[in-house]
Amino acid sequence: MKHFINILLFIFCSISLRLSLNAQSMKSFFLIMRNTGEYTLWDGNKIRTFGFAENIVSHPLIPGPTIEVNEGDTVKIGAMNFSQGAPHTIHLHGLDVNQENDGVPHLSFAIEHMDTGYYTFIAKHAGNYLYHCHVSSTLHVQMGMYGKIIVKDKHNSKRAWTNGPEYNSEYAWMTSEFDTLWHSDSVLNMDIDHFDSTGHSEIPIPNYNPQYFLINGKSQNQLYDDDIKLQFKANESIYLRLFNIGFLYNEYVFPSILNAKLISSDGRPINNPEYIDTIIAFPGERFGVMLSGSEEDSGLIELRYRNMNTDSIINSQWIPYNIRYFASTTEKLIKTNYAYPNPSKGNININLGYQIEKSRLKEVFIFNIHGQRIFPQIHIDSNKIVIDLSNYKNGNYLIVVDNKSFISSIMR
Ligand SMILES: [Cu+2]
Repeated sequence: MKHFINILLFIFCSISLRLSLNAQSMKSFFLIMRNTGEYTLWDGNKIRTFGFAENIVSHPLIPGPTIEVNEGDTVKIGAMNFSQGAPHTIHLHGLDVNQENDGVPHLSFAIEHMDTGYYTFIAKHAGNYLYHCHVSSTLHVQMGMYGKIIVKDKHNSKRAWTNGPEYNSEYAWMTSEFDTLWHSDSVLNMDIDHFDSTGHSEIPIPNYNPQYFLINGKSQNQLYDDDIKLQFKANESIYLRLFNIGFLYNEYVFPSILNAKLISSDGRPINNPEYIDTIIAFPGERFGVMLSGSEEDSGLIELRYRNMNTDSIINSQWIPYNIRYFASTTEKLIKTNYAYPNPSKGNININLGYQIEKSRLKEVFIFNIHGQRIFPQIHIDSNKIVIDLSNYKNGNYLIVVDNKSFISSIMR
């Protein structure tokens, strides 16, 4: 009955809005909430997840589907809970919504198994927002129940907001972490339906020690995928949207050649934007950064995941960028392994199919499984690059040469 009234109210509201606004449109989305997700991590490990899926038969996406609308739109998000258990909600973080549509369970409504609910709001300000489930939110967010909301400018032009700064292309990075212990059967097979009247979980949750540090659900060599790796032409600009839904805080270190300029914060323009090289994003924060480069260059942006209490760096991920004058044909990531032998007992050879100049050996990047950059001995032997990892531990290493990435293992 409650939902029926919601729908009626919604229809009434949307009719009256259409009459008064007319020019802007209605955008509808439909998400499936699931507790039975499975997600494959960069190293092949599979974990259980909760999350938002595009349909009943597919696994939840990490992050969930992006809600992309234009300023002035009336937005309707429908969600069906197909989760065999726990209720869920959609909390619209940072948006001006009324309490009924806020998705905080005891103030708004929760969507039970096989039930459908609707959230509506007007996208008043172009900017970067996010959504997440607000039931037992620490656990449900950790499990994967989150996604981006992007409100573009009114005219759908390439501007950060209506009449705001222009850009040539855009990227959106949502950061989070996974602690696989939280995704284990021993935690999830407890009675996960219970939450007290304030929406807090009654489940004993383990200490948080994440092992996976994600950008758009990806890490390590996956950061070379097209949705993350920044690629642009010299004298063009990129609008980079940042969203942190993790429990650690993020510190981005931008090389000065990228001319990073912080232009928006939590969905609002910054009045006097300045060039900066470091951006800190606490959990729930969103930022808009304009990047531009006038020279050909390629390198890495360091993203540090820091502990909220101790400030210590728990992990670093390294995000590649590439500025070129012209589109290159040698751009492609070599997925077949040209690193050999693999696994190796110490020396790893990389044959790129062409000679790399000795002066560029300092641009060979090698990372351990924790994302820390390491500096082993490297030399060129005839056409191949030889990396001596004999002083390093057994395990996987990520090697990046000339914008191509290789994963190699050391086993002794
Ligand atoms: Cu939930």
